[in-house]
Amino acid sequence: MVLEKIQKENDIRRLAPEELGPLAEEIRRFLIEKISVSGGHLASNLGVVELTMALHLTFHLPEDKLIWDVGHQSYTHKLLTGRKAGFDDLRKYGGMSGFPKRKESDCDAFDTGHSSTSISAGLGYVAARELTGGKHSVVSIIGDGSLTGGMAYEALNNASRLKSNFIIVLNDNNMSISENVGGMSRYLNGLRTAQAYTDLKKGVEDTLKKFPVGGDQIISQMRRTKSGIKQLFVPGMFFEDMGITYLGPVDGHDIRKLVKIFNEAKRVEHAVLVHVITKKGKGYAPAEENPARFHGTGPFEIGTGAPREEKKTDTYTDVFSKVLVDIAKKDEKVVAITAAMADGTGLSRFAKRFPSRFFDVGIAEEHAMTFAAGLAAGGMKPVFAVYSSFLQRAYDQTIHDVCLQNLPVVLAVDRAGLVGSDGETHQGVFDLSYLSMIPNMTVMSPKNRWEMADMLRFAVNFPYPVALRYPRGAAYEGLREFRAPVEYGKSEILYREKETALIFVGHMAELAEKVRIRLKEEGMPCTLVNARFVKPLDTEMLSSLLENHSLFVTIEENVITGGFGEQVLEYLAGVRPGVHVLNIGIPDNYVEHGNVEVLRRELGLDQDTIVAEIREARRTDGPADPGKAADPEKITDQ
Ligand SMILES: Cc1ncc(C[n+]2csc(CCOP(=O)(O)OP(=O)(O)O)c2C)c(N)n1
Repeated sequence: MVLEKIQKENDIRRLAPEELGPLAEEIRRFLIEKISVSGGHLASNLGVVELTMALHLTFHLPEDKLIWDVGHQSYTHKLLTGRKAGFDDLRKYGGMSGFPKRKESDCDAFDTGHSSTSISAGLGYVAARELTGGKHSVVSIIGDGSLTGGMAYEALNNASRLKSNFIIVLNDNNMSISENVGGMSRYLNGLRTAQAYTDLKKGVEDTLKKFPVGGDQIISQMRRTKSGIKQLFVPGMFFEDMGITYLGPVDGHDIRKLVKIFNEAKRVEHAVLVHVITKKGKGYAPAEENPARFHGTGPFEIGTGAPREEKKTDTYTDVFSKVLVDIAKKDEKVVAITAAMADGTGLSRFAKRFPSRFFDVGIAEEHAMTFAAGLAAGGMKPVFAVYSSFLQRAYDQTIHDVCLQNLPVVLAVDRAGLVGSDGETHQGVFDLSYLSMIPNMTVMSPKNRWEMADMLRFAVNFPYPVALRYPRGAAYEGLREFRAPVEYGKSEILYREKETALIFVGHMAELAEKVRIRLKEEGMPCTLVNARFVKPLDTEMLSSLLENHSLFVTIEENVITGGFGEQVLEYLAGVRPGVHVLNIGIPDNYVEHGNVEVLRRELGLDQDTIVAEIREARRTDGPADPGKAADPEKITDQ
């Protein structure tokens, strides 16, 4: 096994050239085997095996900096930097992250997870090197999908100023998660597939070079000309015209050619872009045939590629997907927007049914938001389906373009709450805070699959900005008997008791219901309230509960800071100073990767911890009205 010779970074440089091919094969086999068990990003990683090897053969780590865009394709990089054993607990709690992490290795130059940051981060590294007189190389590796993100263009624009080397590797597989979209993608496709044009160019150059005098001069003159003919001699003119040297395209599975071109790139004294053509899913037929399905996958059978666990019930995303199509059938004004996540957000169904009313704008959340605002201003009913963590990208646009003008844009905020194995960058735990502080915004969250449907219908017909947040995973099918119509700003009281009021947000319903049952069993029955709206806050409900409740417990899967609970606390403290409010949520920290149930336990968002906290709070409070409360003996005994 050649892979066994790789114990740490730079070991690959000691291999004989004939060992590189077998190493690539071993890496592929290793990745397929491991990811088939752990789940993870498969197709993107299989596509960059040779590219990563070539980078490690050309550059010396950790002195040279490799900055991976998104970072989901960094598995080979991890293997080549001594982290093979880490694959046994990949993406598990306490185990190796699926993304680059500076705290994990000094060969990981920059933490990532969200797309299109690598060129900016690389430029920062270059500027720091220029200021400190360093000599190392800085290489940003960005996919063609990530090159649809606005930040990448802002950085390219900035890169043209450089007077020292900066290498941008464009890993072009013609795919984002699904098919890539847009003008840049078309342009790259042109560069990549124009073999005829490359041959023609070579033919013309060869002929001119044969001119006894001046042939070379004509070629270089033509390279400089502004006319369309220049494109014939300088591929990648878009980049060249910005002051960024373009090299390529080069076959991204040919290590020898890659090393050669990277060495050439090192000699350029400003920004240089190396256009590398790769195949997503390379070497594993099911992933080559269906790269979108294997972009991020759960455990699967290697032989067939079939998922190991069949999904049994609908997810919230499924409910969203189906109900939106149903709504759109009857309302032609409804349009849907995604930022490169048609499959993940469930909008593919809408796209198939209403192609002209569906917009995949690329990985461009900022643009998507303002585009939605424009659509709304133009009389349409836009629904922008977006993951909670990626929505962070579009914050100013939410305030400046949507809410300031009070436009009826529906934000379908998917993957809200803990998402699990993707970790810190992907946890959707800030949206309740960052959305509810925006004037004109309405924020709601459903307790189960039926409320999800009702809330979506409510949202699409609401004349102002509204965010509907729901989590990853199976839609809860409990509490079905409670289906009061959704009314603006109104919560829903599910069980009425005294003393303790448990108020939950959205998918915390399942946990809150379990806590309620446990408390009842322990002789501490509690009132159970489904908040429904985080903004506006149902202050009427809170005031009415003050009459016979002394302990208010809020449960949300969001950071406590600025979340639902703090709003409840602030209101109650204003009207009844000293009232006991217990806020349960996520502490002021980032939540790492791991199974969601494990993470919840770690964070105290689990039944046992919450029941114990309430027991303790009741013990220290004492009942507000001992005559009517549950048996006090029982409470103090706990
Ligand atoms: C801001 C943001 N939006 C969406 C995503 C989800 N996402 C992860 S990878 C990816 C596609 C990236 O395509 P590309 O850069 O071409 O890499 P490939 O997987 O094709 O190698 C998307 C949309 C993200 N990581 N960040």
